[in-house]
Amino acid sequence: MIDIKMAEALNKQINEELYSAYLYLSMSAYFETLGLNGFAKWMRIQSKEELGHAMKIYDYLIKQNAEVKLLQIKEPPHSWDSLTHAIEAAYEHEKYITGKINELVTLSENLNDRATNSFLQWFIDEQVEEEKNTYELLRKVKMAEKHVGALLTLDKQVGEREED
Ligand code: OFO
Repeated sequence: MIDIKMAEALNKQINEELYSAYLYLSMSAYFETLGLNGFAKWMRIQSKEELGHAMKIYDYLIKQNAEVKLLQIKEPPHSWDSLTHAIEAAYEHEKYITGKINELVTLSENLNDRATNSFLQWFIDEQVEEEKNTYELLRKVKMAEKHVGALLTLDKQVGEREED
């Protein structure tokens, strides 16, 4: 059984991860309206990954015999000024999530909760990947944004992403 403070914080993180899923699904729908099917597919897969992150924490709380509380998910934006702005927002969001994971790690240390600390290591590593992936995407989008041909080639390439 884990400390109530740790369980509360993990429940909040489930909500953050579900919001991430919502945000990226909203971006996916926005990219569909731009006719960028590759980017839409990439974000749809990303949204599913976020749901997976939420479920990882959900399952951990159950394993620890702690209460799972599903909190209200806030409404994400429905559109952005451009593809670049949306990907920029995704990168900023990943940095925000990294901060949240770091706060959880600090709390687990303060509570001397080694099991949760160990559980969170997966998220620490995952956030390095998440930031790297969105940053690389942002750099490519910035290079291609002014050339329709380059953008369409990038859209095709981005759409080759497969689910893990
Ligand atoms: Fe994108 O890593 Fe979870 O939120």
